[in-house]
Amino acid sequence: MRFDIITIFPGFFATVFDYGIVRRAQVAGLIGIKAHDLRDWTTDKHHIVDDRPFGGGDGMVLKPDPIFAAVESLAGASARADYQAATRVILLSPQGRVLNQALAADLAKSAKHIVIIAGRYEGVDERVASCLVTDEVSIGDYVLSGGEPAAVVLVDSVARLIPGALGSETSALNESFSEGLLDCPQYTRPPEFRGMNVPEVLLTGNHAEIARWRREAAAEKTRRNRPDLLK
Ligand code: 9D3
Repeated sequence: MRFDIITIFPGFFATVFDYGIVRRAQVAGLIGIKAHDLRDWTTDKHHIVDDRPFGGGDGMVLKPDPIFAAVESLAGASARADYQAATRVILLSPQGRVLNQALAADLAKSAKHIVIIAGRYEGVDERVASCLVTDEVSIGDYVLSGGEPAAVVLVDSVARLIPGALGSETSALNESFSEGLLDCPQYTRPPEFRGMNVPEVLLTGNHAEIARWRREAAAEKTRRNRPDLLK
């Protein structure tokens, strides 16, 4: 799978993908990730990527023309209908549908090429969304300074689901989110740390009792922190 990120801050991504599973997936040739400077597709002397909003208002809006040129050169077309079936062009914006595990899994399964447009300023000219974009995506209900941190989250969540990216021993853990409970609490040595003890049952070797404790502890954690997942 290929990820191409269109951004005015390509340096933001200099080392962020050089760690862990995402790094291993790149080294193994399962994925390639490249950040592209939107200004490379400007044609004016000052490499201007933004302009004032029609109708007035604060802030600036990303102009359509450099983004259309960037998508045309990276996706081979500048209209949704003309992309290859396995190409997705994703606009990261606060107005998008909220990223979840199901969307990450769908992208990992059905996409071969993901072009990501990371917005900045007050937004992006709507003709980008209406003509170029296959998916408009937010990463949650909080305000970021731009789409770049969201691009990191999106690439990470998709890359680790690509077959071969995870060791087989960890792949089963993936399913816990779709099963609707948070992970249970985990402990390692020492059994007593600063007066705090590891739950006795985990030291017994009684696997049936341990499984029961883990289910109950996961349910309790979910009730406390994410009651919405139990509905
Ligand atoms: C909704 C806030 N907007 C109303 C005035 C202003 C605005 C805030 C932040 C416009 C753009 C941004 C930049 N954010 C993103 O580009 C973004 C984002 C986010 O802020 N939260 C969650 N997911 C995402 S994906 C891209």
